[in-house]
Formats: sequence, C-alpha cells, structure tokens
Amino acid sequence: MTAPLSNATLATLPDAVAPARLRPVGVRYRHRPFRPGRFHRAHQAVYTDDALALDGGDWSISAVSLKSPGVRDALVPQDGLYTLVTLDRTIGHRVVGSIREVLCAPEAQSQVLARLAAPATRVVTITVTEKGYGLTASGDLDTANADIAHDLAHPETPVSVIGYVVAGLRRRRAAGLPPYTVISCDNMTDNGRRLGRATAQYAAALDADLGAWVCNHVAFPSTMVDSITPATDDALRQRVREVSGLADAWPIQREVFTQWVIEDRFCNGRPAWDKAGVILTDDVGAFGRAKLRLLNGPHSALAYLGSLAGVETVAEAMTTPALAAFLERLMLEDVLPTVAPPAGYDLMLYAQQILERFRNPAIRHLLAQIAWDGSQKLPYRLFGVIEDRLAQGHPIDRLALVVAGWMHFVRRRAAAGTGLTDPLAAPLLDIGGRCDGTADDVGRFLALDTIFTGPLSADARFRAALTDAYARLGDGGRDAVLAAASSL
Ligand code: CS2
Repeated sequence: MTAPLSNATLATLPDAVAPARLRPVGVRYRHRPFRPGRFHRAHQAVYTDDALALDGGDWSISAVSLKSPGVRDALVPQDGLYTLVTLDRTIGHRVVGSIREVLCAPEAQSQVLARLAAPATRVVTITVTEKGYGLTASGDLDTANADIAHDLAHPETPVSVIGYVVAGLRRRRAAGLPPYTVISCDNMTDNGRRLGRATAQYAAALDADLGAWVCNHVAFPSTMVDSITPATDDALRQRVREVSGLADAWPIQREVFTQWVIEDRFCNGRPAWDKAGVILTDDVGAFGRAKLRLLNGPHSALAYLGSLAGVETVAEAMTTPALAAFLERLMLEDVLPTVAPPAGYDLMLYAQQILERFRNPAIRHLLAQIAWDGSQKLPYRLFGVIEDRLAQGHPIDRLALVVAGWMHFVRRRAAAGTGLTDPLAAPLLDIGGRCDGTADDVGRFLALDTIFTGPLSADARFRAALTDAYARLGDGGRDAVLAAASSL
C-alpha cells in the first residue's frame, strides 16, 4: 500500500516534488479562510506558502469549511499538506504546507468562533462562490436567504459566512481586540465593497453600535483572483501517487498562470504576499472588471454554447472552429470596448493571453463545471457588458446568444430530467419544464426577477435581441448552435 502524504513521510518525497517548508510547531494562527476548497488551495494558500518561504514570519492558515467535512477528512490525516499540480507544456508538482488546521464548522462551531476571536487571527479570506454570500442581485444583504434569516435569529450559532464573520467581530469588540481584515476572493464586481456593505447591514440589524464599529474599523479590501482550476479527479490522484510515491487524498490541479490583486487596505497586518507576487493597489476595480468581463464572461459563453454543442471541455471548444471564432469576436468586438484597462495593461494582449490559456491542451476543464450557478454568474459576467453596449447604441446579438444559450441549456436539462447545479435550480427547472420552444420561453425566463433586475430587464432592445437569439439557436442541438455561432 502507498504511504499517505504527511509530515512523517515528507522526507521521502523525490526531488521533483519541492518539499513544503517545515514550520515549527506552535505557530500562531493568523490567517483563516472560509471554504478551503479547490480555489483557496490552488491560489491563496499557495501565495501564503510562497510568502512564508520568502519572508518567514509566523503566519499560517487555519481553514474552515462551512458545510462539508470532505476537506477536513482528507487533509487532517495529511497534517494539512497537499500536492499542487500545475498543468502546461511541462507539468509541475509541489507540496503546499501553509495550512495548519482544518475545521468543519457544523461539527466544530465553538472552536471556529474561538479561532475567530483569538488575537492571533488577523486576516479572514473567503472563497464561497457568488451564491455563498447571501446577497440580493443589487448587492444588499438578502434577509430572505435561509442561512442569513437563521443567523439573524440565532447570531451565536451561525451557519452563513457573514454570520460567522460578525460573530467573530462581535466577540473581538467585546474583548477590546482589533478586528481582522476580511477578504472576499470570489468573482464578483467590487467584491470587497459588496461584502463590507452586507456585513455592516447584518451587524447593524443585530446591534446598531456593532454595525457602526464594522463600518468604521473593519477593512474589506476588494480583490481580483485568477487561476483556472479544474476539479480534482482520479487521474490526478493517480498521477500524484506515481510522481511522489505517496498517496494524497485531495491534490489540486491548476494552470501555471496565477494572479491576485488586492486593494491595499488592511486593518490588522498581513502576510508578505507582495513578496510572493500579489499586486497590492489602490484601485482593484479595473483589474476585477477586466477579468470578469474578458475571462469569466467568455468562459460562461463556452460553457452554455459548448455544452449544447456536445463539447466537454474548454480546450475542446477552442478546437471547434465555429465556437472558437465566435468567442474571439465576442471578446474582441463586444466585450473589450467596454473594459477600461487597468494601469499599464494592454487589453488586446490580455485578451489574447486569455484565449491562449483557454487553448491549453494540458487542462481538462469541464464546461459542465463552469456551467454551474448560471443564475449567479451571468449577472456579474455579462449583464454589465450588455448594459454598456446598449447605452452606446451598439448591437448585442452575440451577447444575447450567450444568455439565450443558457436558457436553452436550462430547458434541455429540464426536459432530460438531469437536474441543474444552481441555487435557483427549482424555479429554473420549473420554467424550463414549461418551455415550448417558442418566443414565449424568453418571457418566462425574464419574469425571474431574482436574476433579471434593474433597467436591463425592462429594456425592449434586450428582450428583442434575446428573442431573436433564442430562435436562432433552434432546438438547441449541436448543428443549430454551431450554425447560430457562425452566423453572428
Ligand atoms: C470559471 C472560473 O467556473 C467558472 O465559472 O469561469 O472559475 C474561472 O476558471 C476562474 O475565475 C479563473 O480564474
């Protein structure tokens, strides 16, 4: 039997796998991420590992998952160690050692709250995906969200991420301790500002003074995070076992490219992330918008149109001429003119690099993975672009084809009975089940005011373009989709 990866077996790792820096026992817990899932371990934990290797310091990560015990069960026996595999022309392997503790909140609530209240905890990073915050489409606290409603009624036994953050802050304030910095690492426009506002709203609903303290003392820097990170599969586990000679229950794979831009606003110190390549800046908004619009929006376009066309991965979609050419036109002609370049950026080069990353043949990034949570992703990724193009009087045919592609995707999933991974799966499948392939379908979707809010939903040009695009996609099968993509 292959021995498991752990502190005890680290020394047996071959040279090809850079061993993690061994840290002294008793290190203080200063950095605490929520949801130490795939992306946290591919990204923030690696930057932190690099910062520790380059700068020393006594930071380390105490990781909390809010729902499932899976990561804890995999990583605790491995002393928090795991293998990162980077996929490009050459494949890289390294063991990451910045995670010192993994807690599963539902089973260790008092421990999690104690960690949050500990003086040594100084930064909290959050990766819970768009749906995990409990925000309305306009970015306020969604008091109708079941977890938020629960926490407002039971603030000392929270279940939501905002509930935990505020329970920790409340204890710190009562103890006269400084707050921690709270860093959202999810793909939302102005993620820090949104999180800060919703957190302050939640805190104020519990206690007006606490709300004011959160507003005045807690830093919520906005961020842009980027690294394409396909889900872990058995092939990856097998590869790691072969290369390292050790069994890793949950290795992580990602592309070599990685980027983290953080607004330079911390209220209680930070690891030396700048030494590890993190960009600290006063204006992260431009970076975030460029990435959301030029990478995530096109990703979602491939996810829906590609899935309808029977394509499985991003790289495969990029070798399907009709889809690749459509994507390039969408990015360069529709999206790029709406993006204000971050300082020093050549947007054309940035877009070309993204296309190159999508073509990376070493990565099997499943379109089905990107297609998850469309109701949460599309508004951030595409609706702003559509609004901007309409405001400038430009056609939105290609952009509308993507939204119509998502509608067909939902309709076909409902018809096939294969379900949908989306917090709004129930209402979406209900609508999908009532679709009859006519122009009325578009109206059925547009009636969903949890997604289609604001001026766009009432814009007759948007409705007309969607209706046209929906018809263009015909039955939503491969031939119709490729023909539609080629026609625009
Ligand atoms: C993707 C992103 O799954 C998705 O929706 O668009 O996770 C994307 O891979 C990352 O944002 C890249 O940084």
